[in-house]
Amino acid sequence: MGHYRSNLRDLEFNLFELFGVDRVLGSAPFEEMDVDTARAALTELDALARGPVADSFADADRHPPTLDPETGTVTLPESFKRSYQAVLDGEWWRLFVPNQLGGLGVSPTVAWAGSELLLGANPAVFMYMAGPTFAAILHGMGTEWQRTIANFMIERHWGATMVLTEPDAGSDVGAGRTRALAQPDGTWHIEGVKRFITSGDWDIPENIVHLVLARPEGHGPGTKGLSMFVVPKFMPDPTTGDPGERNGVYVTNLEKKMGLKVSTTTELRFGERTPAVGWLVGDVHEGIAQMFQIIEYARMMVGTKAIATLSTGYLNALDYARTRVQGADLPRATDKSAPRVTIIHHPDVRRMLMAQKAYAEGMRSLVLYTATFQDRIAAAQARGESDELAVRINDLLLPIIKGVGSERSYELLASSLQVFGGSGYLQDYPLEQYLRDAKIDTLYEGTTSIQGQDLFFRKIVRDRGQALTAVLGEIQTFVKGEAGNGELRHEREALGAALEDTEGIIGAMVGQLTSAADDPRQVYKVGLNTTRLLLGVGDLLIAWLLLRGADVALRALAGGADEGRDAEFYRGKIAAARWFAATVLPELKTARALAENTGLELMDLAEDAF
Ligand code: ST9
Ligand code: FAD
Repeated sequence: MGHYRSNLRDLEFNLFELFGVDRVLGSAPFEEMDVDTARAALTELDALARGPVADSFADADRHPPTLDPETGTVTLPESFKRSYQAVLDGEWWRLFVPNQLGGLGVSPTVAWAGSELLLGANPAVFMYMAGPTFAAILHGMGTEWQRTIANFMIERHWGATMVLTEPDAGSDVGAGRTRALAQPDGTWHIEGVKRFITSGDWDIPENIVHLVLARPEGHGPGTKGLSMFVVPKFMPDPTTGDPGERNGVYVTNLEKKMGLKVSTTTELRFGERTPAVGWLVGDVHEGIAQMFQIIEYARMMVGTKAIATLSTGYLNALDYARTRVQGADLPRATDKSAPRVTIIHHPDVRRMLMAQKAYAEGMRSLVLYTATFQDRIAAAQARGESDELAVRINDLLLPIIKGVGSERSYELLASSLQVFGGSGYLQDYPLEQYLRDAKIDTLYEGTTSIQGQDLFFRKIVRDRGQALTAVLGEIQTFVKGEAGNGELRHEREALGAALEDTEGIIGAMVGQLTSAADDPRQVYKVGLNTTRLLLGVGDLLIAWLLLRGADVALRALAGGADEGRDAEFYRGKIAAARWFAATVLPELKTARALAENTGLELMDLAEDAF
C-alpha cells in the first residue's frame, strides 16, 4: 500500500451532505456536471492520487532535482515525472481552467475537493501544474497577445511561475529592486535577481512563463510602484507557439531545503547573459493587484495542501495505532500478566488521534465552506452579476485557511508522528517527510504573521466588518437554533460563549487601534494579537462547521444510517464536534483575557534583554 491515505468519504460528506453542493451542479456555469459526474470524477482522482501520483513521493524526496549551472536547466527525478505525466494524461490539469478555455466545468467546491487528493498524495505534482491555471488568470487580465500566450500555455501545457521575492524583499514585496526598462518596440527588459522561485526550471514542459513583478524606471516606491510582466523562457512563435530564441532569464541556483525537495526553489537572474524580454500585463501598471489574483489562488492552495497532509498523517497514525501492540490497558496496568493491547487503547493516544481528526476534518470543512463562496461568485458571473458579499467572505476566509490551516497542520503532524513512537522518526514511514514537507506552508505565500495582519487590518477593519458580521451572524443563528435536536445543546452553548470571546478579542483590538490615533505605539498591541486572533477565529469557525456536520450526522443516524461503516462514520463526526467544543473552545476565554490585557512590556524590552 502506498503512503497516501485519502478521505473520500469525508470529502463527499462535506460536498453533498453538509454544503448541498448538488444544488449548484447542473446549472450555469456548472451545467456540464451533476452529482454523479462529480462523484465519478472524485473517485477517479482518488485512485490516481493513491496510485501513480503517490508512487514517487518518497523517491523524489530521496533523489531531488539537479541543476546544470552552465545551462541553468533543472532535471527532475524520473519517478516523479511519471507521477506528473499520469495527472497530465488524465486531463486533470483542466481542473481550475474555465469552460471557455477548455476546462472541465467543475465547480470550485468539487475542484478543491479533488485538489485535496492530489495535494495529499504528492503536492509538488499539483504545483508543477500551475501553467494552465495561471494562464487562465493571465487570459482574464492580458492584452490580445498575452491571451494568445495564455492559450499556448494551456494547449501546450507550459510551466509557469510567480516571481515576487528578492533577497531583500520577502514579506515586504514592495522593497523589490528588479527593474523594468521600456523598449522602443513596446517590450520591456527586466533586470535583477529574484530568489526562492518555485518551478523556476524543470525538464518537462517545452516552455515556462514567468509572471514577474518589477519596477519600471521612474516609478515610485512600495508595491504600488511595481508592474507585472510576462517573461517566457523561450520566445514563442506568435502563430504556432513553438519555442524560439532563448530569453535572458536563467536559473542560477537551486536551493537545498528541509522538505518538499522535488519542488524546485530557484534563484532567477534576469538580463545578465542576454536581455530578458517581457510584456507588461494588460498594458497597465497594476502589478500588485494583478499578482494578488494569483496569490489568492495560491494561498487557498497552500492551506489545502497543509490540511491534506494532516489528513493523511492522521489516517496513517490511526492505522498504526490499531495494529501496534504495546503495554497493558490502563485499568490493568499494575497486573504484569495482563494482555498487551494495541496502542489505540491508551487514553493519551486517543487524545492525540482525536485532536488530529477534529482539526483535519474541521479544516477540510473550512476549505470547502470557503469554496462554496467561490461557487457563488462564479454563478453570479455566469448570470452577468456580481455577488459582492460572497467576494468579501471569500477574502475574509483566505488568510484563515492559509494561516490556520498551515499552523495547525504542522503542529498536529507532530502528534501524528508521535503516535508512531520512535518508528515515526524513521524514513520507513511517511510521517517525517510529511512534517518536513508541510513546514513550508506556514512560510510561503505570506508567513503566518502576514496572514494575521491581513485578516485584521484588511479583511476586518478595512472591510468595516461586513464579511465578518455576515459569518458571525450565521454562527449566532446556529447557536440560537435547534440544531442537534437537543443533543447538541451544551455544544451550542459553548459555541455561543466562544463567539462572544472572539468578538471580545476583536473589540479589544479595535480599541487598541483606535487609541493609536493619539498614541501611535498602541498599535503594537494590535500586532501582538493578530496571530492570536487568526488562530482564535479559526477555532471558532472549525467548531461551528464541525457542529453543523454533527447535526447532519445526527439526522442521518436518526434516519437509519447503515450500521457498519456509515453509522460509525457519523458517530465519529459527532464525537469530533463534541470533543472540539469541550476541549478547544474554552481556550478562547483565555485568548480573550490575554488580548484585553495586552501591555507594551514586550515592546519596551531592550533587544539585549531577549
Ligand atoms: C510564493 C509562492 O511564496 C509559493 C508557492 C508557489 C506555488 C505556485 C503554484 C501554485 C499552484 C497552482 C496549481 C494549479 C494546478 C491545478 C491543477 C492540478 C491538477 N488580497 O496592504 P498594502 C494588494 S510567492 C488582495 O498597502 P503593502 C492590493 O492591490 C510570494 N489584494 O500592502 C493593495 O492595494 P489596495 C508570496 C491585496 O504594505 C496592494 O496589494 N509573497 C491583499 O504595500 C497594497 O496593499 C507574499 O505573499 C489581499 N489580501 O505590501 C508576500 N493584500 O490596498 C507576503 C494586498 O489599494 N506579504 N493586496 O487594494 C504580503 O502579503 C504583504 O502584506 C504585502 C504588503 C506585500 C501585501
Ligand atoms: P522575511 O520577510 O524576512 O520574514 C522573516 C520573519 O519576520 C517571519 O517570521 C515573518 O513573519 C516576520 N516578518 C516579516 N515582516 C513582518 C512584519 N511586517 N510584521 C510581522 N512579522 C514580520 N516567492 C516567490 O515570489 N515565488 C515563489 O514561487 C516562491 N516560492 C517559495 C518556495 C520556498 C520553498 C520558499 C522557502 C519560499 C518561496 N517564496 C517564493 C518566497 C516566500 O514567499 C517568502 O519566503 C516569504 O514571503 C517570506 O519572506 P522571507 O523569507 O524573506 O522572510
